[in-house]
Amino acid sequence: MARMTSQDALDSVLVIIPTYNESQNIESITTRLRRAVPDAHILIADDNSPDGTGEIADRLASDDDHVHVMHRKGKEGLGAAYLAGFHWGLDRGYGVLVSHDADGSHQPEQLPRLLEAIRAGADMVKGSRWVSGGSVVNWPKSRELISRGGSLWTRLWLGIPVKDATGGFNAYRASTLRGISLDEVASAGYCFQIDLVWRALKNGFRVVEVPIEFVEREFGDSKMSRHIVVEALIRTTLWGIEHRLGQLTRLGRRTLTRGDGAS
Ligand SMILES: Nc1nc2c(ncn2[C@@H]2O[C@H](COP(=O)(O)OP(=O)(O)OP(=O)(O)O)[C@@H](O)[C@H]2O)c(=O)[nH]1
Ligand SMILES: [Mg+2]
Repeated sequence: MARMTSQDALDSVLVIIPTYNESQNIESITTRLRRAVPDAHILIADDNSPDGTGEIADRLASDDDHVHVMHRKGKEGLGAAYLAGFHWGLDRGYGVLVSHDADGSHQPEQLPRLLEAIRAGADMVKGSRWVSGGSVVNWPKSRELISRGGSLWTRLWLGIPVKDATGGFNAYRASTLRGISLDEVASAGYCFQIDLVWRALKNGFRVVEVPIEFVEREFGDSKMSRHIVVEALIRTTLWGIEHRLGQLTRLGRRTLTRGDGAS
Protein backbone atom coordinates (compact mmCIF):
# COMPACT_ATOMS: atom_id res chain seq x y z
CA MET A 1 0.00 0.00 0.00
CA ALA A 2 1.30 3.47 -0.81
CA ARG A 3 2.18 5.90 1.91
CA MET A 4 -0.69 8.19 2.81
CA THR A 5 -0.41 11.93 2.42
CA SER A 6 -0.60 13.23 5.94
CA GLN A 7 -2.53 16.24 7.16
CA ASP A 8 -1.53 15.59 10.77
CA ALA A 9 -1.25 18.56 13.10
CA LEU A 10 2.37 17.96 14.01
CA ASP A 11 2.44 20.49 16.84
CA SER A 12 -0.33 18.64 18.68
CA VAL A 13 1.53 15.93 20.60
CA LEU A 14 0.26 13.32 23.07
CA VAL A 15 2.79 11.34 25.11
CA ILE A 16 1.32 8.10 26.45
CA ILE A 17 2.85 6.62 29.59
CA PRO A 18 1.59 3.15 30.55
CA THR A 19 2.03 2.47 34.25
CA TYR A 20 1.90 -0.48 36.56
CA ASN A 21 3.39 0.14 40.01
CA GLU A 22 5.42 3.18 39.08
CA SER A 23 4.64 5.30 42.17
CA GLN A 24 8.33 6.11 42.61
CA ASN A 25 8.76 7.24 39.00
CA ILE A 26 5.56 8.78 37.67
CA GLU A 27 5.88 12.24 39.18
CA SER A 28 9.48 12.83 38.15
CA ILE A 29 8.97 11.54 34.61
CA THR A 30 5.87 13.72 34.18
CA THR A 31 7.71 16.78 35.48
CA ARG A 32 10.64 16.12 33.17
CA LEU A 33 8.34 15.66 30.18
CA ARG A 34 6.45 18.88 30.91
CA ARG A 35 9.75 20.74 31.06
CA ALA A 36 11.28 19.11 27.97
CA VAL A 37 8.24 19.48 25.69
CA PRO A 38 5.96 22.08 27.33
CA ASP A 39 3.29 22.05 24.63
CA ALA A 40 2.80 18.28 24.65
CA HIS A 41 -0.03 16.64 26.51
CA ILE A 42 0.53 13.53 28.63
CA LEU A 43 -1.80 10.58 29.12
CA ILE A 44 -0.99 8.21 31.97
CA ALA A 45 -2.63 4.84 31.30
CA ASP A 46 -2.66 3.06 34.64
CA ASP A 47 -3.77 -0.54 35.11
CA ASN A 48 -5.12 -0.06 38.64
CA SER A 49 -1.63 -0.26 40.16
CA PRO A 50 -1.78 -1.58 43.74
CA ASP A 51 0.99 0.85 44.78
CA GLY A 52 -1.18 3.94 44.25
CA THR A 53 0.33 5.18 40.96
CA GLY A 54 -3.20 6.00 39.76
CA GLU A 55 -3.85 8.35 42.68
CA ILE A 56 -0.56 10.17 42.13
CA ALA A 57 -1.50 10.50 38.45
CA ASP A 58 -4.89 11.97 39.46
CA ARG A 59 -3.14 14.57 41.58
CA LEU A 60 -0.77 15.48 38.74
CA ALA A 61 -3.74 15.80 36.36
CA SER A 62 -5.74 17.99 38.73
CA ASP A 63 -2.78 20.38 39.01
CA ASP A 64 -2.06 20.59 35.27
CA ASP A 65 -4.44 20.71 32.30
CA HIS A 66 -1.77 19.12 30.06
CA VAL A 67 -1.85 15.88 32.11
CA HIS A 68 -4.61 13.29 31.70
CA VAL A 69 -5.26 9.91 33.31
CA MET A 70 -6.90 6.77 32.03
CA HIS A 71 -7.81 4.31 34.77
CA ARG A 72 -7.99 0.76 33.50
CA LYS A 73 -9.52 -2.18 35.36
CA GLY A 74 -6.45 -4.30 35.95
CA LYS A 75 -3.10 -5.46 34.59
CA GLU A 76 -3.48 -6.35 30.92
CA GLY A 77 0.05 -5.76 29.62
CA LEU A 78 1.64 -2.69 28.12
CA GLY A 79 0.34 -3.44 24.61
CA ALA A 80 -3.30 -3.16 25.69
CA ALA A 81 -2.58 0.03 27.65
CA TYR A 82 -0.89 1.63 24.63
CA LEU A 83 -3.74 0.63 22.31
CA ALA A 84 -6.29 2.22 24.64
CA GLY A 85 -4.06 5.31 24.87
CA PHE A 86 -3.69 5.56 21.08
CA HIS A 87 -7.47 5.35 20.60
CA TRP A 88 -7.98 8.02 23.27
CA GLY A 89 -5.52 10.33 21.48
CA LEU A 90 -6.80 9.65 17.96
CA ASP A 91 -10.38 10.32 19.06
CA ARG A 92 -9.26 13.72 20.37
CA GLY A 93 -7.39 14.70 17.21
CA TYR A 94 -3.73 14.66 18.35
CA GLY A 95 -1.41 14.74 15.34
CA VAL A 96 1.57 12.92 16.90
CA LEU A 97 1.40 10.14 19.49
CA VAL A 98 4.41 9.06 21.50
CA SER A 99 5.03 5.90 23.54
CA HIS A 100 7.13 6.55 26.63
CA ASP A 101 7.94 4.30 29.62
CA ALA A 102 7.53 5.65 33.14
CA ASP A 103 10.65 4.10 34.62
CA GLY A 104 13.28 6.63 33.47
CA SER A 105 14.70 4.40 30.74
CA HIS A 106 13.37 6.81 28.13
CA GLN A 107 14.61 10.33 28.67
CA PRO A 108 12.09 13.13 28.06
CA GLU A 109 14.99 15.46 27.17
CA GLN A 110 15.53 13.33 24.04
CA LEU A 111 11.92 13.52 22.85
CA PRO A 112 12.48 16.76 20.84
CA ARG A 113 14.87 14.78 18.62
CA LEU A 114 12.17 12.22 17.83
CA LEU A 115 9.64 14.97 17.12
CA GLU A 116 12.13 16.71 14.85
CA ALA A 117 12.42 13.54 12.76
CA ILE A 118 8.62 13.40 12.48
CA ARG A 119 8.55 17.01 11.30
CA ALA A 120 11.31 16.18 8.81
CA GLY A 121 8.98 13.67 7.16
CA ALA A 122 9.08 10.38 9.07
CA ASP A 123 5.78 8.55 9.60
CA MET A 124 7.15 6.66 12.59
CA VAL A 125 10.30 7.36 14.61
CA LYS A 126 11.98 4.77 16.80
CA GLY A 127 14.31 5.81 19.57
CA SER A 128 17.14 3.40 18.98
CA ARG A 129 19.84 1.99 21.23
CA TRP A 130 21.56 0.06 18.50
CA VAL A 131 22.23 2.66 15.80
CA SER A 132 25.38 4.76 15.76
CA GLY A 133 25.19 7.26 18.63
CA GLY A 134 22.70 5.13 20.61
CA SER A 135 23.66 3.54 23.92
CA VAL A 136 22.53 1.82 27.12
CA VAL A 137 23.51 2.87 30.65
CA ASN A 138 23.72 0.45 33.58
CA TRP A 139 22.16 -2.44 31.71
CA PRO A 140 23.26 -5.91 32.73
CA LYS A 141 24.94 -7.83 29.92
CA SER A 142 22.09 -10.37 30.02
CA ARG A 143 19.46 -7.71 29.18
CA GLU A 144 21.62 -6.32 26.39
CA LEU A 145 21.94 -9.81 24.93
CA ILE A 146 18.17 -10.37 25.01
CA SER A 147 17.52 -7.00 23.38
CA ARG A 148 20.21 -7.26 20.71
CA GLY A 149 19.34 -10.92 20.09
CA GLY A 150 15.63 -10.09 19.81
CA SER A 151 16.30 -7.35 17.29
CA LEU A 152 18.62 -9.57 15.24
CA TRP A 153 16.10 -12.46 15.29
CA THR A 154 13.40 -10.07 14.09
CA ARG A 155 15.56 -8.60 11.35
CA LEU A 156 16.51 -12.03 10.04
CA TRP A 157 12.94 -13.38 9.97
CA LEU A 158 11.19 -10.27 8.74
CA GLY A 159 14.00 -8.84 6.62
CA ILE A 160 13.48 -5.34 8.03
CA PRO A 161 16.25 -2.74 8.27
CA VAL A 162 15.32 -1.67 11.82
CA LYS A 163 18.21 -2.08 14.29
CA ASP A 164 16.20 -1.73 17.52
CA ALA A 165 12.92 -3.45 16.76
CA THR A 166 11.93 -3.94 20.41
CA GLY A 167 12.53 -0.34 21.49
CA GLY A 168 9.55 1.33 23.16
CA PHE A 169 10.38 5.04 22.84
CA ASN A 170 8.54 5.81 19.60
CA ALA A 171 6.67 8.64 17.89
CA TYR A 172 3.90 8.08 15.34
CA ARG A 173 1.98 10.40 13.08
CA ALA A 174 -1.72 9.93 13.72
CA SER A 175 -2.13 8.90 10.07
CA THR A 176 0.38 6.10 10.61
CA LEU A 177 -1.60 4.67 13.52
CA ARG A 178 -4.81 5.00 11.50
CA GLY A 179 -3.18 3.12 8.62
CA ILE A 180 -1.96 0.00 10.43
CA SER A 181 -5.17 -1.72 11.62
CA LEU A 182 -4.64 -1.23 15.35
CA ASP A 183 -7.77 -3.31 16.02
CA GLU A 184 -5.96 -6.42 14.81
CA VAL A 185 -2.98 -6.02 17.18
CA ALA A 186 -2.98 -8.78 19.78
CA SER A 187 0.58 -8.50 21.13
CA ALA A 188 0.68 -7.87 24.86
CA GLY A 189 4.31 -7.57 25.95
CA TYR A 190 7.22 -5.80 24.31
CA CYS A 191 6.53 -7.76 21.16
CA PHE A 192 3.91 -5.02 20.75
CA GLN A 193 6.71 -2.71 19.61
CA ILE A 194 7.84 -5.17 16.94
CA ASP A 195 4.24 -5.67 15.85
CA LEU A 196 3.74 -1.94 15.25
CA VAL A 197 6.96 -1.31 13.36
CA TRP A 198 6.34 -4.41 11.20
CA ARG A 199 2.84 -3.16 10.38
CA ALA A 200 4.14 0.34 9.60
CA LEU A 201 6.78 -1.01 7.20
CA LYS A 202 4.38 -3.47 5.53
CA ASN A 203 1.98 -0.60 4.89
CA GLY A 204 4.66 1.51 3.22
CA PHE A 205 5.20 4.05 6.00
CA ARG A 206 8.58 5.71 6.40
CA VAL A 207 10.28 4.51 9.60
CA VAL A 208 13.33 6.39 10.90
CA GLU A 209 15.59 5.40 13.81
CA VAL A 210 17.01 8.16 16.02
CA PRO A 211 19.79 7.36 18.51
CA ILE A 212 18.85 7.47 22.19
CA GLU A 213 20.61 6.81 25.45
CA PHE A 214 18.57 4.21 27.33
CA VAL A 215 19.00 4.22 31.11
CA GLU A 216 18.26 1.20 33.32
CA ARG A 217 15.45 1.92 35.78
CA GLU A 218 16.59 3.07 39.24
CA PHE A 219 13.33 2.64 41.16
CA GLY A 220 10.55 0.06 41.11
CA ASP A 221 10.49 -3.37 39.53
CA SER A 222 10.76 -4.46 35.93
CA LYS A 223 7.68 -6.17 34.46
CA MET A 224 9.83 -8.11 32.01
CA SER A 225 9.14 -11.83 32.31
CA ARG A 226 9.91 -15.10 30.61
CA HIS A 227 6.35 -15.05 29.28
CA ILE A 228 6.98 -11.71 27.53
CA VAL A 229 10.16 -13.02 25.87
CA VAL A 230 8.44 -16.25 24.78
CA GLU A 231 5.48 -14.30 23.34
CA ALA A 232 7.90 -12.16 21.30
CA LEU A 233 9.81 -15.21 20.06
CA ILE A 234 6.69 -17.10 19.00
CA ARG A 235 4.95 -14.17 17.34
CA THR A 236 8.01 -12.95 15.39
CA THR A 237 8.73 -16.49 14.22
CA LEU A 238 5.13 -16.94 13.01
CA TRP A 239 5.19 -13.55 11.22
CA GLY A 240 8.56 -14.52 9.74
CA ILE A 241 7.29 -17.87 8.44
CA GLU A 242 4.24 -16.16 6.91
CA HIS A 243 6.46 -13.51 5.35
CA ARG A 244 8.98 -15.99 3.93
CA LEU A 245 6.21 -18.29 2.59
CA GLY A 246 4.64 -15.25 0.91
CA GLN A 247 7.98 -14.44 -0.72
CA LEU A 248 8.34 -18.05 -1.93
CA THR A 249 4.80 -18.09 -3.35
CA ARG A 250 5.40 -14.83 -5.21
CA LEU A 251 8.71 -16.12 -6.54
CA GLY A 252 7.03 -19.35 -7.68
CA ARG A 253 4.27 -17.40 -9.44
CA ARG A 254 6.80 -15.16 -11.21
CA THR A 255 8.81 -18.18 -12.35
CA LEU A 256 5.65 -19.88 -13.65
CA THR A 257 4.53 -16.72 -15.49
CA ARG A 258 7.93 -16.39 -17.11
CA GLY A 259 7.80 -20.08 -18.07
CA ASP A 260 4.35 -19.58 -19.66
CA GLY A 261 5.59 -16.61 -21.65
CA ALA A 262 8.50 -18.62 -23.03
CA SER A 263 6.41 -21.52 -24.31
N1 LIG B 1 -0.65 -0.01 32.10
C1 LIG B 1 0.29 -0.93 32.12
N2 LIG B 1 1.58 -0.57 32.06
C2 LIG B 1 2.53 -1.54 32.08
C3 LIG B 1 2.21 -2.92 32.17
N3 LIG B 1 3.37 -3.63 32.16
C4 LIG B 1 4.37 -2.71 32.09
N4 LIG B 1 3.86 -1.46 32.06
C5 LIG B 1 4.57 -0.19 31.95
O1 LIG B 1 5.29 -0.20 30.73
C6 LIG B 1 6.54 0.44 30.87
C7 LIG B 1 7.66 -0.55 30.56
O2 LIG B 1 7.66 -1.60 31.52
P1 LIG B 1 8.99 -2.13 32.22
O3 LIG B 1 8.68 -2.91 33.43
O4 LIG B 1 9.90 -0.99 32.42
O5 LIG B 1 9.45 -3.14 31.16
P2 LIG B 1 10.72 -3.07 30.29
O6 LIG B 1 11.10 -1.63 30.05
O7 LIG B 1 10.49 -3.95 29.11
O8 LIG B 1 11.73 -3.79 31.25
P3 LIG B 1 12.93 -3.17 32.09
O9 LIG B 1 13.91 -2.65 31.10
O10 LIG B 1 13.46 -4.31 32.85
O11 LIG B 1 12.39 -2.10 32.96
C8 LIG B 1 6.57 0.96 32.31
O12 LIG B 1 6.14 2.29 32.34
C9 LIG B 1 5.60 0.02 33.03
O13 LIG B 1 5.03 0.58 34.19
C10 LIG B 1 0.83 -3.28 32.23
O14 LIG B 1 0.45 -4.45 32.31
N5 LIG B 1 -0.06 -2.27 32.20
MG1 LIG C 1 11.70 -0.47 31.60
